[in-house]
Amino acid sequence: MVSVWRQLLDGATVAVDTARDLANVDTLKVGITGLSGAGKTVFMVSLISNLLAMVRNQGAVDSLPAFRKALTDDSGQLRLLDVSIESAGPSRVPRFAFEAFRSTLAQPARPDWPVGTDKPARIVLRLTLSARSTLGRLKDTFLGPRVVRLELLDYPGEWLLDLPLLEQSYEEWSAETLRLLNEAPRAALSEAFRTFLAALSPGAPADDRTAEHGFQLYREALRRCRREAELRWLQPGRFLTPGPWGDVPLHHFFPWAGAPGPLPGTLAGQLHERFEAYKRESRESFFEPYFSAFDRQIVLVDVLGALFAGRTAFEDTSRALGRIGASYARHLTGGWLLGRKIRHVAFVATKADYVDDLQRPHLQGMLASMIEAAPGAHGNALGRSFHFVSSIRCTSDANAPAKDGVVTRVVMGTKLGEEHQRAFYPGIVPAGAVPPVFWTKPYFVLPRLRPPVLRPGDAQPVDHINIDSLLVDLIGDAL
Ligand SMILES: Nc1nc2c(ncn2[C@@H]2O[C@H](COP(=O)(O)OP(=O)(O)OP(=O)(O)O)[C@@H](O)[C@H]2O)c(=O)[nH]1
Ligand SMILES: [Mg+2]
Repeated sequence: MVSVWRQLLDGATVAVDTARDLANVDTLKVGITGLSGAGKTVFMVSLISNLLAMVRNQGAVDSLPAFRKALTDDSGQLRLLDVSIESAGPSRVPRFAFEAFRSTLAQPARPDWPVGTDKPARIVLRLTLSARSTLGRLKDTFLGPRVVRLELLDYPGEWLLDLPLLEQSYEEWSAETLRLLNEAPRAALSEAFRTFLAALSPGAPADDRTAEHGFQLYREALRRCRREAELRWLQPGRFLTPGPWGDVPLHHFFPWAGAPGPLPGTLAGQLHERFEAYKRESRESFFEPYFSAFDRQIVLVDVLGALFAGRTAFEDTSRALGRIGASYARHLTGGWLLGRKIRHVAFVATKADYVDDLQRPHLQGMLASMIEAAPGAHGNALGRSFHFVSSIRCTSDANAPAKDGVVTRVVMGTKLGEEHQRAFYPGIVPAGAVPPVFWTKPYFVLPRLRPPVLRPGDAQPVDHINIDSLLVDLIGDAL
């Protein structure tokens, strides 16, 4: 009898807890993306460490001052009561390996950067918050403080290059891709593929081996464009970053404009069919379940890396970002595939510690001009913002000794693999559109810098630039 009562009571407690949870728990899904090497993993490590430190390390440095200010109530109390990492549960998406990445950075003898990642990874932070107003705090005493589940998904930015592709037919995509492939520098890097195309007969019959061989040659051309010319407008996104799907026959297609039409039984028909299947698969396995569920999105961009890779690489990165920006502009206003509407997209220039304090704001202007130069990217400017950050600050600002009475601002940092600090001066960074004169001088070579040794322990703050103000703009209204 007692056990029946206990069960009933337990059931009632669970019911009350569930009702309380339903009333009190909100989920905010934030996508974090950027082309490979943009700084996604490092950004996530810094963001999570600093959020944990904010509540767990009350005595330590206040590492997110702007965020703290935004979360302080009218009586001067911090409304953020707790931050914890939620169990990954039975999720199908790999958990973001926060602790492992962080400990690599905290190795006292030789701190190192996390290795590159090419699959999506997810982590959920639970933010416990007291109410903003006195009335709300009264409600808290009955229902308990509100919890906001901050779901962070790190995914390869290359997949975003498939957003514009979803809106194209095979013929449109082939024509555009082949036009670019015939121009420098792509032409020299895709010679083997173009020779293969030229030898194809327009009425060639469907054949798995020909389709696969063409795909391999085309993918190799894309790889060389990325490796040798640092180009970024390289589609389809999964050819370079296949993620969990690997190399499957679905991918065995390539651009071809030489056939009269996609007739059944022909190679043209086969390529056409696979292109359409690729679009369907991208929608079903990524854009609908993940992308369309985001409430907010962060797009990280290594603006300096693109700038110092030279004019062609910079313009190609701008093309890729502009096309991504244009797709976002449409989806910000119209919602995506009946999914939830993304409320805010923050475009963020990373690694801002490479330039001195006086020039950092230039990165924001340059990023905005890269994205807005593309047709349609301007769209509805509502819900979009531009920022600059350094996730893990590796430099400090200093004045170089005056030459001819003129002081130059520099940053002091240690090159990866070296022991001693030295001054770096990347030159003047444009504050908006890059003027042609910029390309006439030799480029600064962006060295990889040695990260500072992080203090061990997951909840220790990490020195950064501007992550706090980015958080305020991106999610402040929802907390
Ligand atoms: N100086 C400096 N370097 C940074 C910063 N953030 C990232 N980096 C550098 O950029 C590299 C790439 O950063 P990741 O976070 O691994 O980039 P990612 O976007 O996750 O890269 P993939 O996983 O390969 O797509 C790091 O190894 C660092 O060398 C920063 O704030 N300052
Ligand atoms: Mg990564």
